[in-house]
Amino acid sequence: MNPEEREKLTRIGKQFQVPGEFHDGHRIKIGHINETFAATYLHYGTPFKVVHQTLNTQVFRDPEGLMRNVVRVTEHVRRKLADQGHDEIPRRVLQAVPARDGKFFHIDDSGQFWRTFIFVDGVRSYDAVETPKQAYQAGHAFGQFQAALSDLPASQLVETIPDFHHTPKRFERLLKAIATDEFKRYDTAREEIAFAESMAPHVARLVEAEARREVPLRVTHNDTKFNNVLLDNATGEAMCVVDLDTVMPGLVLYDFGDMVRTTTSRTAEDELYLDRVELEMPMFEALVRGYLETAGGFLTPAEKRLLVFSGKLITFTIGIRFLTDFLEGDHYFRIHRERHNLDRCRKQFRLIQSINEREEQMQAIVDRLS
Ligand code: GN1
Ligand code: MG
Repeated sequence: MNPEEREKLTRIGKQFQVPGEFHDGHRIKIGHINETFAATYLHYGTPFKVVHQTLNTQVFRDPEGLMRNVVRVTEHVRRKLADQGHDEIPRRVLQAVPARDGKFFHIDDSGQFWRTFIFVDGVRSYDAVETPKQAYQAGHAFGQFQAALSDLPASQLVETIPDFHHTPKRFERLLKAIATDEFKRYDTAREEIAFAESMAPHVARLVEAEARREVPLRVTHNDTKFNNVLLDNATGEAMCVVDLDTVMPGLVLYDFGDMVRTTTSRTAEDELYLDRVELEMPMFEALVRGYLETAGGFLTPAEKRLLVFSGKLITFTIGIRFLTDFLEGDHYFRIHRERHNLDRCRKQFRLIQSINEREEQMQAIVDRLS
């Protein structure tokens, strides 16, 4: 870490109730939105590790409300784990560290919004799933997280990003970007645009099910991609679910759908070799098994019926968000190469085609396991 970054992190660290003196830090490259650093403090020689993270307040317009959500949710989960007699609770749920003033955030001189969590040791995340066992673990962990929150009234949480998974609104925004084509990228994305438009008849299905009260609003994670679950280095067991910025009222289907998107193909989110992109049935089966083991007890029949469709719809929703961002000049998702958002979109759309070919088999698995 360069001297300026080190100086900045030292200054930020002083604002939080972290025991000891700043010793060392480094940037952890995760996420497309926030910036994250791991830092070690020495308290009379004993290391104490935390994560300092900025919050993008262009994306999250109510950061204080967001942190209230995070604290409420993590306290709730912590109590549940304790009641259920779990061991190693500090490794199973995030713990926010208060700032000097007792609030759970600090705003620095430049207006940056910072929060701090205790570092979870002995775990790692994976950008792409590698084995059915991992898929099982992801399903199990996110299902357990939803189950732990199933008695927390949704009304106690603010909506940190309104209409986050509202596919029809995301679709409208895409159509606008296509019509405007401000960056003259239409031609480059012609095929993807055609595919997106062909999906128009399906975009409203989940919001309509919600409006008709066929599926309930619950407290959900809303960003259940595979790299948001931390797996134990030694055992591979899912220990902790992270990235709680979008925990808010939502549909469990959005969570399950994003698990399907990120936990059924052993390829990266921006895989360039599309021939490798395929929904792998052993992965899907393991994911469903893990998820239903922890969430099956509270899901309604209507929710179970829509699980397979949700995989397709969320993959589509994230896909069109990448496509929209590409057409709008890449202002939302951090990119690392030219056309990166278009590559991300292509991968998502290829996965949808693979789901289309396997839908009946997938449904048979859900029916058998539920
Ligand atoms: C963003 O920043 P990160 O990686 O946690 C995005 C998710 C997308 C995801 C795609 C607040 O998550 O909705 O699914 O990228 N988060 C936000 O990788 O927009
Ligand atoms: Mg996120």
